[in-house]
Amino acid sequence: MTEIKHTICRACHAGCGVLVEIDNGRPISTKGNPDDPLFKGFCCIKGQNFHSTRNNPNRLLRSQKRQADGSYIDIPVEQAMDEIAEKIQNIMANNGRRSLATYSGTMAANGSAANSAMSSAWLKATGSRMGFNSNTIDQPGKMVAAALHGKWMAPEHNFAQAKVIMLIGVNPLVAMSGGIPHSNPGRALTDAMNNGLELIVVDPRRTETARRATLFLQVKPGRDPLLLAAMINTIFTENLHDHDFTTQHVDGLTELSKVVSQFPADKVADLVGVKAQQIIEAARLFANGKMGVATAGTGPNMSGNTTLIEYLLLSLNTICGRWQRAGEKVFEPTSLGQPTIAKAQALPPYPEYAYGFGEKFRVRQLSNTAAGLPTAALADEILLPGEGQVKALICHGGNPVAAWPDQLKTISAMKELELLVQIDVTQSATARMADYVIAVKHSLECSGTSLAQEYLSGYAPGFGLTAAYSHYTPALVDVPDNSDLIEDWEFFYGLGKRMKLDMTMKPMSFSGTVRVPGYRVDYSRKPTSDELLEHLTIGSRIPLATVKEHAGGTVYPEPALYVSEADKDWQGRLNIANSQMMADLQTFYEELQEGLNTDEDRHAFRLISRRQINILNSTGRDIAEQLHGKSYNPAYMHPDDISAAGLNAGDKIVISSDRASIMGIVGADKNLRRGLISMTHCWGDRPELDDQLEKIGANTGRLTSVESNYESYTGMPRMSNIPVSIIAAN
Ligand SMILES: Nc1nc2c(c(=O)[nH]1)N[C@H]1C(S)=C(S)[C@@H](COP(=O)(O)OP(=O)(O)OC[C@H]3O[C@@H](n4cnc5c(=O)[nH]c(N)nc54)[C@H](O)[C@@H]3O)O[C@H]1N2
Ligand SMILES: Nc1nc2c(c(=O)[nH]1)N[C@H]1C(S)=C(S)[C@@H](COP(=O)(O)OP(=O)(O)OC[C@H]3O[C@@H](n4cnc5c(=O)[nH]c(N)nc54)[C@H](O)[C@@H]3O)O[C@H]1N2
Ligand code: SF4
Ligand SMILES: [Mo]
Repeated sequence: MTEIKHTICRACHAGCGVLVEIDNGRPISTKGNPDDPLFKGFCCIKGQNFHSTRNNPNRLLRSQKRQADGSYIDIPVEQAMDEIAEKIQNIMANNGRRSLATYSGTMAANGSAANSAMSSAWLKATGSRMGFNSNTIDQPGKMVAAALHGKWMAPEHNFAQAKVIMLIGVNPLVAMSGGIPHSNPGRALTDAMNNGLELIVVDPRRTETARRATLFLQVKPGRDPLLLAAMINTIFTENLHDHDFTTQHVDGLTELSKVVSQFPADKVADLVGVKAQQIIEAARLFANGKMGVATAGTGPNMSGNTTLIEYLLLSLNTICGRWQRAGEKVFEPTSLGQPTIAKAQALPPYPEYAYGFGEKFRVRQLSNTAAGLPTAALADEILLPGEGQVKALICHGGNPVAAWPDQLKTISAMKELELLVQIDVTQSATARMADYVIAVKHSLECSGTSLAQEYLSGYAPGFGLTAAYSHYTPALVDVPDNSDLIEDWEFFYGLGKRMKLDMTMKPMSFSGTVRVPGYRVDYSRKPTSDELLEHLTIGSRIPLATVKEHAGGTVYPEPALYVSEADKDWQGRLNIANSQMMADLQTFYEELQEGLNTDEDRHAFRLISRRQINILNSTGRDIAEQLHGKSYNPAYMHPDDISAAGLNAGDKIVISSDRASIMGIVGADKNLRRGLISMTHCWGDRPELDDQLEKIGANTGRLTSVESNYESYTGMPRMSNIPVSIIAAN
């Protein structure tokens, strides 16, 4: 019997409302749901294969234990939990609390909200504070810069209100990630541009998004701070800033305008790689747009100056007053999440969270920041002997061997661990180095909500939902026969029970939402996943039971939320001229002038990253239907660069950085600026498998070093804009 069911696609963080066709308990197709009020029928290539990842022949159906010879055998998950709990207790008893760490990757966030909440509750109860996630190898400057700038306690201008949007190194038509609403970004952009939206795109590649821009600046990678400084200078000199907003709420106007006056457009244009007139035009277009925001993606954030870029961006938005004011409607209040608080006032800077607090690291003087613990330092914390050495790592929905910078160091670290546990759906690159692999249920076998998307709305412009939308889906199919699978949260629950830990599970806390006490985990009766969701949505604007009544996503406009007036006598002001940031801008310029950090004499190319529509980081590489016949990541170059190097598309090359070399297969991309190689991350595997280049691609993370050119606040190394040389491979 075939039936069609509503569900949430959890193949990426967009969380589209889709329809899954189920034939006798087996999902056989996924399509967009034309009646979904927000996603309106949208379903990308990954989404169209959501069911394929459930039926994947390579899928892990039982947990695995590594044998002395490196092979794996099935292990009942209950026994795996017994053994792992005992090992963790021994490791912690011998080496202290800091010897245990967790790493949560992209897929930890996409599944049920209970998964991350339970893993955090477990880690906290063990006493370890070493919880890492992929945020610090993504765009950590967003949180650190907010700590230095302060936060407006209401949202930025919504896409629906915008007259102008500026996207710096972000490609939402492919990544569905920021800048343009994730719910069908192509259509959202067309509609908005038909209504007069101006789109400014800044990218070294004429991306899918850039091709639709009003103004496109094809910049050199890594120069965004100078572009932003020059734009801010133009806005001040032409008096285009928002006088009322800045007078009432902002400190540092005089200082910032003085600093940026050193970087007029004509002085920095060559360094940025565009004409001065284009910079001036971008500044005018943005400032005169009156409504709308500027935002950056992974490209610039990975180019070495994540905090400085995000700080200048916040300053640009702030001088143009791009924040919602009292009385304006909040477009995306949380529905199932803790209620949003929106007030027209500034939370002043909290710099202690930017310059480090809490857990201190033994390497590179790093520490915790507002962005979380520096993931780029975890491999060193595993490798460095002595007190505080990390000996046990639980990886949850992430893939360090594929994704972390400095792959060779990561591999050494994974080998050094006394205990590596990987929670995964497939035998990923990291799973194949783990002592235990915990096989977990596919999302279609689990209930889920749009909570993750609600919280993402507060992350950065264009993220998450654009309306008061909410969606709950029950589990749609059973686990395959002869499998032994659990939900991710059950693993942490199972460990907590065995280790007799007193755990309290809390909803994700987010600035701008009400806090609740949380649920004390009860081991006498195991909760169901839906009971945990009840706990995680206590006090929500819309009760979970109401959301559950409707199959498919629904919009809940009432009760509407409006930005309230500032508290009486509120004194908080935003700061746009933090002295450390102003000094960093100066240093950035001086080093560029002196040729430092450019390596132009030694390396002719810069390797930059890009995303591809059909694969999400490393997930989906083992799904034949998703690959479209290309099971590697081409090394894209401009056709003129290809011929100048005496190469042809399809040739193999050796790409070398100061850290390491990888092989690549040349692909032609006329949309690239010259002097660049543009390659997707998270491909390839360990060096032993390099001879399978055509089958598995190459890992760009191997070219990066966590020890050089890293950002001092977040520890994030350069993961894009990497100086490289190429030669033809024989
Ligand atoms: N299909 C698909 N979707 C995804 C993902 C995926 O792998 N596949 N990954 C998800 C994840 S984890 C994330 S974080 C988001 C990321 O989403 P995005 O941030 O949009 O990531 P990219 O698509 O790689 O776009 C980065 C852009 O930056 C440009 N760039 C590189 N260096 C620089 C620079 O120095 N300056 C400027 N101005 N531009 C530069 C690149 O050319 C590229 O176009 O996407 C998410 N969505
Ligand atoms: N050079 C370079 N490096 C980069 C980037 C770049 O642009 N350039 N991007 C960076 C960014 S933005 C990020 S976010 C990181 C990504 O870093 P990670 O999140 O560590 O990497 P992913 O490949 O997304 O890992 C997802 C893992 O989850 C598993 N998985 C899939 N489905 C499920 C599921 O339902 N449940 C569970 N438990 N597991 C599942 C997959 O098999 C895979 O092992 O990479 C970073 N690395
Ligand atoms: S954008 Fe993301 S959530 Fe939407 S269909 Fe594609 S993979 Fe699924
Ligand atoms: Mo990411």
